[in-house]
Amino acid sequence: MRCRRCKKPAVVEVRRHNAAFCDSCFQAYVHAQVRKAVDGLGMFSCDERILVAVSGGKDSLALWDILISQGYRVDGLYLGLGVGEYSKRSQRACEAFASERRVNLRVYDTAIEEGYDVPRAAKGPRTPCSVCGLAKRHLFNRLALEGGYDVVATGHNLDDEAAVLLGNVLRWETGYLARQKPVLQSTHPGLARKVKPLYRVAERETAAYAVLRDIDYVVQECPLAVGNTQIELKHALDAIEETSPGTKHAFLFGFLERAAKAFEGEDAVELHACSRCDMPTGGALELCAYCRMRDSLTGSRGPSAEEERL
Ligand code: Q46
Ligand code: ZN
Repeated sequence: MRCRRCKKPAVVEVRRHNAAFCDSCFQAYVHAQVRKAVDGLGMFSCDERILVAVSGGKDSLALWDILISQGYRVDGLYLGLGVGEYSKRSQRACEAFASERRVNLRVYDTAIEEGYDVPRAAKGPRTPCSVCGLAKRHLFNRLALEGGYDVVATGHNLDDEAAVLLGNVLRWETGYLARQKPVLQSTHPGLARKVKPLYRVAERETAAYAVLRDIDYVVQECPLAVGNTQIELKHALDAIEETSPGTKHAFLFGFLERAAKAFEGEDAVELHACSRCDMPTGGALELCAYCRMRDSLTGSRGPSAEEERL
């Protein structure tokens, strides 16, 4: 197999594009895909401050590496969720990455800062992933705004996005389909812009990129992922992709280019400020879902936003 661009021996095959690349042309290909995502959709500009949410895994560290190399003003945020040895190893991987490249990493531990951790929080109807997902959505947004960042970037790749899309289509979750975009613009002063610059890069491509760049990432999956629906959906798509390369790409890009418009507005809700944390929330309740969850986990009421201002 020869590199499509320079004809040297290839080291990575990209079957969905019927192509193969040598080390340096493959890295250039990944960078070009990210540039196309960032510039094509106006995700952010060179003078904006980006907060990249890092987990210690291949995708988020590869994304951080790419954005640093492309000269963006980007810091990392690691959320410590208290998942035993897995969280400790993940935090160490992020810290090592940041210190090798002399870039800023913020570590935010939910047990210390918020009074709960994910394994203990997952009780009754709450699954670990539902607690974790709600905590990440709230804290990424809040910490980005508090830190003066313009945008939050996450390492979701093409496979992640295709699996989420499949789950939403199978249940016709029209509100979620309306929000399935690589860029979620800020629609409220209390909401940071959210972007997914790796949405054009497949999972095995981010893994290959991380290996070629010598990024020391955590290979182990989160131990709480057992039974996670998204992983089952990924396996189903992997099986289809194996016999029909390019299916995931066609599914995701077909939706984004031809079907996404049909769901616009399906997620419209009137927002008001949560009386505890001041973050925007929908629905009739005074507190946002995160503050309600945190109250029930810590047994505390905590100060209201008004009380905190005094
Ligand atoms: S970290 Fe959190 Fe994942 Fe672990 S608890 Fe579930 S959602 S599986 S990306
Ligand atoms: Zn709140």
